[in-house]
Amino acid sequence: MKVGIVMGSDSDFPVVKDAIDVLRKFNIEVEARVLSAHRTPYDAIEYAKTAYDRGIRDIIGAAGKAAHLPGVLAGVSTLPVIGLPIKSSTMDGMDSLLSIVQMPSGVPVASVAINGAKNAGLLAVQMLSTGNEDLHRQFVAYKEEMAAAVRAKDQKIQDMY
Ligand code: RP5
Repeated sequence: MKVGIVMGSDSDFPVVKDAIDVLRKFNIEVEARVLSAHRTPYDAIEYAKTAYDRGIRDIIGAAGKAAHLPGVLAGVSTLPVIGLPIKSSTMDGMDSLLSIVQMPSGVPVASVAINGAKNAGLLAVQMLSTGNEDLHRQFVAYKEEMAAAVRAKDQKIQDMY
């Protein structure tokens, strides 16, 4: 059970790294690549076509500017694709976001926020956890830890005022 992480350029990596860190925390194997829908389209298509047979169960596609990569991956694969719009242009990532979410009917791509790499990783884990008891338990523990941290912050504010 692996997650594929594909980024359009190595310049996306500083953002994408947060998704990899989340997946590592949940002990999920990652297959990370730099594959471009425009610069190396045949490699990107080959990756997506063969991903299922390599044990990949969902794909995070990170791209900026005219961010066609997640859509191209989704077009040739049956795996769920999570788009991660990267803020890499003068348009503050709105170009990436719209390029990712405006998919034609029949080929869905989920999307997280601009530069929302942590959520991309968490969503990938959640998708896998629906069919895996151990991962589900880990995710329940993660949610409880997060809630406990927020309650501690709430208490701190209450103590102040
Ligand atoms: C996109 O163009 C990449 O995903 C990246 O966000 C952006 C800029 O790429 P570089 O010119 O830095 O390689 O395809």
